[in-house]
Amino acid sequence: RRCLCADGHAPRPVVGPDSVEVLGRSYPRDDLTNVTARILSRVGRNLHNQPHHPLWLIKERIKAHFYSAYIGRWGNPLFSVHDNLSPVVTVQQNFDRCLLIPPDHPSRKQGDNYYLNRTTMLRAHTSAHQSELVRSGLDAFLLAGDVYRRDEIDASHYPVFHQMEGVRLFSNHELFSSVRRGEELSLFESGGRRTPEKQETHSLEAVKLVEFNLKQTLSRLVAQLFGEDLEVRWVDCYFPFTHPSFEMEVRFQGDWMEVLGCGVMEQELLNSAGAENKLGWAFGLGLERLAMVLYDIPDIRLFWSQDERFLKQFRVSDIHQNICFQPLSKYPPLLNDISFWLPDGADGFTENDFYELVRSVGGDLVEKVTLVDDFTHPKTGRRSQCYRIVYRHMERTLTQQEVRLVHEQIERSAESELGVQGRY
Ligand code: FA5
Ligand code: MG
Repeated sequence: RRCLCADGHAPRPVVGPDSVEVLGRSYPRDDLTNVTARILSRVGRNLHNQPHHPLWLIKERIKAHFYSAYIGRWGNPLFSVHDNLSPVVTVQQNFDRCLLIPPDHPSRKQGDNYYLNRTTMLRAHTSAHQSELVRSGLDAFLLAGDVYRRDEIDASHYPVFHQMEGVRLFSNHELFSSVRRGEELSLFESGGRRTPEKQETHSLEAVKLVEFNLKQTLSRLVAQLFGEDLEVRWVDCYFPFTHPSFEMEVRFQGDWMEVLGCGVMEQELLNSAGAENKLGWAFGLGLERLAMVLYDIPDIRLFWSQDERFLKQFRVSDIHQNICFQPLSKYPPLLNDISFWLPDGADGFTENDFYELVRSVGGDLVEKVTLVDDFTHPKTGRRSQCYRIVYRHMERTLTQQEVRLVHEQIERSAESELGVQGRY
């Protein structure tokens, strides 16, 4: 597939016929391989480690906050920080290794993830490293990194983004030392039941303290970053590796935007990582989402911009300096629809396959893709879909002509690669 993105970057031919090459290593292809050259061209960019990039700035601010607010017993920072772990992980690390994601869990779907092959993938979340870091003996750590997901396309979703993971474990003493007669309390109880509030092996008093500490830690963090005025709310949710679980949402551009997921770590995970006498919390936050709120960055694609007008706005001498981001003017969008009949049976076809194809061909010219129509013909039983593609360049006005070229290429690729029949 040829990349027609007009930003002048040509993907290196890293996706060979028999193997895929990532960060200097070669991985044999198999039936699960679905990573594209375009995605691989983002591996190793490490935006979060590029001084003065907005993702670096926000990472540094979070680090600074944790370093100064949480001091260990010997005056050392309580949380250690890790930002250099390879995004290439085993499927086990991403899902099984004590993240307890069951074999049939929907998040494993090939349609949602980038696989190098059956055993290796690009991590879909920084939680992939929780277990190994706990096993190495750490009780409190932050971990930042690039993560990869096949996902929908809009202003706040991009297939490569950055997360910061936080984990904190508590021994009996650490959790209850400030409680009067805390030595009589215990982290665990036997014969308990799992309820919406707690896991079977946890005592309710321990869980409530851990949950309180977690929410307070995160509320303090966002208050430190955004001031007290930001509207924040907690929403109950589900993750396979925490219980209870929560999401934090903040008010952004008139809407609620989810910025992080968190919860009390599943005890089974801690047990198998050698921390069976401790309880813990974990969170995973989206660095782009926070940076968008903090700097008023309207579109997630801007983080990949190499445009000086974008980058120079973040070259401040003090990471805490206020930055009033001046949006590059918005250039006009161009809209184009595409309709096709799905392949008969249509079992193998997922919407994400189409989104992926649009991204591969259209690159960052594509601002948004939405499914606008989905119908099944009453007589033939054939299914047809129509998608609307919004094209917009962040840095200049697109011409009808260049968008037509890209759109036609999408039409052709959809037929040849997804087996759909165009109604063009
Ligand atoms: C997770 O990834 C969990 N691993 C988080 C977690 C960690 C839960 C530890 C419990 C304990 P989720 O898929 O919701 O959860 O992603 C976490 C955050 O990443 C989101 O709240 C959002 O801020 C960000 N995020 C998710 N998908 C995207 C995307 N496509 N583009 C940009 N940011 C995203
Ligand atoms: Mg979520």
